[in-house]
Amino acid sequence: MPQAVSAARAAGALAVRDDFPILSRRFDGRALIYLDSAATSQKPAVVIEAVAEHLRSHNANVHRGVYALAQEADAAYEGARAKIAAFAGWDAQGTILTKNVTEAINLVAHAWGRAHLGEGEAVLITEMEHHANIVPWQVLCRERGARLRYLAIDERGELSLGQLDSELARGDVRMVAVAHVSNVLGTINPVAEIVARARAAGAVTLVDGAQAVPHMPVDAHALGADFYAWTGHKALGPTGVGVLHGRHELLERMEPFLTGGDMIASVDFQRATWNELPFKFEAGTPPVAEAVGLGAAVDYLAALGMERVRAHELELTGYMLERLREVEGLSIVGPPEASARGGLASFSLDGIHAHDVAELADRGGVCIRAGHHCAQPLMRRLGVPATARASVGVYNEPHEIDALVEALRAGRELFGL
Ligand code: 7TS
Repeated sequence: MPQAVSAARAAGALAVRDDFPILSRRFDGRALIYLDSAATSQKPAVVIEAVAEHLRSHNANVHRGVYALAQEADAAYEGARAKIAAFAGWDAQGTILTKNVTEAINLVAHAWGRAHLGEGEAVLITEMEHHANIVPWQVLCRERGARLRYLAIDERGELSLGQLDSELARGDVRMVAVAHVSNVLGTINPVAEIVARARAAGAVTLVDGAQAVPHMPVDAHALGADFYAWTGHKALGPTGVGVLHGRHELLERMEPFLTGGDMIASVDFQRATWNELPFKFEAGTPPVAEAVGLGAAVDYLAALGMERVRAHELELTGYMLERLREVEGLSIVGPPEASARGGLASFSLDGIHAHDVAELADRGGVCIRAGHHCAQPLMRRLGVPATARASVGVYNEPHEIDALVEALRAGRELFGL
């Protein structure tokens, strides 16, 4: 056993693989090795069971029934909201449940952006954003005659606070929207510092926490952002539920994003008035069973302890960086130290296209992602069409990294490299 493996085990790594039923599946007689948690996480049995139990025994529409079953559904949905809010350090009333983080960011771009962004003003984002935190701002800026500017990444794949200061000093920035953790570089951004400087310059802030909340302790309130968004399916929850934490003063003043049932106080033939928070931003029947599932997921993560989750993934990431560097012709993007990044590594292998790399990994029974990772501007900035990416979750173990490295080595041989 390589030394780093025993070190990772000695550090009290989580041993929760058995909690995830899908990981007992076999492909061509081999155990599933899932290294694509940055795309979506696998789900523990407690989450699957919570969704099933809700549908089996407590299903009714919410916020409308007087009968006992409907009240159970209300309690389940609002109970889940309270847990989801508390998990990220926010209050329930300022926590809006959306379809995913993409919808959460669109909500802000529409409902805050249309009312507050004027001609000649600017939105500031970064070169490392996911399309979800680029395109809504592009559309908004075009509509409002505003400018979209980018903070650059340096050779380490990190942002410069100096550039942030000079951008803010121009005096036209109304919104600063930044990823907490990059889904390609892995970079953990200094979001508390970015938010504080943006606020001092009079800008509103949004943090895209899709790759952070599932993997490390996050107290969105302490970070100080006006909006903090994340997505349930990457956090061991079901697909179909995302989260937007927003500051009350801003949410209260915003017009709704989507309109229709449930988000109104009253409707007359020509006009309507809006429901209170958070319902004003939840038009139509919300993702009830999905929220219940995410509630069970955050219970599960909280029981593991997010400090332990981070410690486990940090060990794995360090091991992954170390083992990947042993592969000839392999180069990794993003900060070199595991401590500066989330649990993922994007890389290129000389002479083999990223899609072939993923295909070769699959032959070794290992699931990794290849492509632009919905970050095409970043790919352009890095000067590559695509990268392969391995990413870890609570259920991964060091031997799975070994399997990836073996598969990559075998792949190089196959390509005659
Ligand atoms: N923001 C970040 C930082 C992400 O990593 C993702 C998904 C999203 C937003 C969008 O999440 P959604 O739930 O709204 O779709 N990232 C990835 C990925 O890296 N591979 O597949 C999805």
